[in-house]
Amino acid sequence: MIHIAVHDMTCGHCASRISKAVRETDAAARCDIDLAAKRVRIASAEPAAALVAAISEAGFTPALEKEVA
Ligand SMILES: [Cu+2]
Repeated sequence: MIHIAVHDMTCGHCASRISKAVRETDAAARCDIDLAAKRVRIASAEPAAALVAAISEAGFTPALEKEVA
């Protein structure tokens, strides 16, 4: 599980853009977004760096918090 903080995710529209970016990186990814905590948890076979890059390319400022197997 990859935990990413996205402090500039402020509304449901942001959340849907982020989940779309994650799915475009890994169509099989499971993505849980906690809008109130501004955190995204992703279960994916892709490296965390690729998911962070995808969220960044979608226009946000992601920060990798931790990666738990
Ligand atoms: Cu928004």
